[in-house]
Amino acid sequence: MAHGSRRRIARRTGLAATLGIAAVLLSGCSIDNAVLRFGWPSGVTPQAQMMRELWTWSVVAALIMGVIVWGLTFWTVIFHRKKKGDPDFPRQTGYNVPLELLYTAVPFVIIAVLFYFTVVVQNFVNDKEHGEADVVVDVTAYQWNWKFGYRTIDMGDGTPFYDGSDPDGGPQVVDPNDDDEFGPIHGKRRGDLSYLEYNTIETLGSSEEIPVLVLPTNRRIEFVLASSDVVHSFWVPEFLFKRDVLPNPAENHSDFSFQISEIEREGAFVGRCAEMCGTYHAMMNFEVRAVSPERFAEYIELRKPTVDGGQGLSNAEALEAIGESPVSVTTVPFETRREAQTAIPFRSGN
Ligand SMILES: [Cu+2]
Repeated sequence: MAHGSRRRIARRTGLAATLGIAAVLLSGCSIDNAVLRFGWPSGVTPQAQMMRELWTWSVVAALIMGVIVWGLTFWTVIFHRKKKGDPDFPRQTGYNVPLELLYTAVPFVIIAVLFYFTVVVQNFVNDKEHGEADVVVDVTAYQWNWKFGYRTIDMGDGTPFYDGSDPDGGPQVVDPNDDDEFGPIHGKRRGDLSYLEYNTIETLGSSEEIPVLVLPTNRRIEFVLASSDVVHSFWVPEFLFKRDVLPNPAENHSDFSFQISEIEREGAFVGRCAEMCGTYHAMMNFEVRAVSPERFAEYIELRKPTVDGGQGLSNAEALEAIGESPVSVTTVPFETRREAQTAIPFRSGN
């Protein structure tokens, strides 16, 4: 190949690469677009946004490295072949100490940079401002559904502090066949579920009804996770976050709660169990319904037991009263399509 045309190819390749990078950088200040998310949802919490940006820049860095590696590979293959009629090998460049030091050092730098940003984002995601959450939700997972309860609500905007924990609530189920005085779980009997939390206002899923967890936007929320049987995992894809839900979480030393700084916009977001937990694992869906803090306060008022000791409204009734769909809109019972973001209308009859 003539020297001139080779240089022209190099120049054109360089130009194309520059234009490509410029197009990416100029496509807006926000990197939240379908191409740069590389398959991820955009997320509705500040934590999700940090993780998505880390993901985007990690993939971009990997692609840049990939282009360099592919370029060098093809450059070597194409331009450093054994020449026809030439009895010698091409010039050998093995044991080039400066070059080898360079390509040992550079990956360490790359790993250090990725590690740094990963730790920064992870610390932000795991950060819990103790006692500072505006809404604390008890999440109880069981085969094969969810129970959500409001432990405390402190919206800090004139609405009074609400303590919804119910220490006497719920049956303290103990396996009737278990007559050991001391059981295998830290001295507790098998089936001792006294570690589970119960609340005055609870939302319970069933085979006919997807549990809809109503939460306010723009408020710090803490999720406290516990399972009454096997290991499950609490996952809201739009939070870009999942965490295992364990039985006896405190004694299993798991970090069983996490916080999100806020849900940034109103809407319905599907939630799933993300830990294979048995036969109906795929049906273990729920929905997060984010509403404005004002409507959330209204919702809680409607669900509270009445002053004369009567029951408050059910979840569906209270949702309807604040102008929300009383049933889930992102998933339906027995929905097993994992890519589903919106529910197919439930077919009745036939
Ligand atoms: Cu599960």
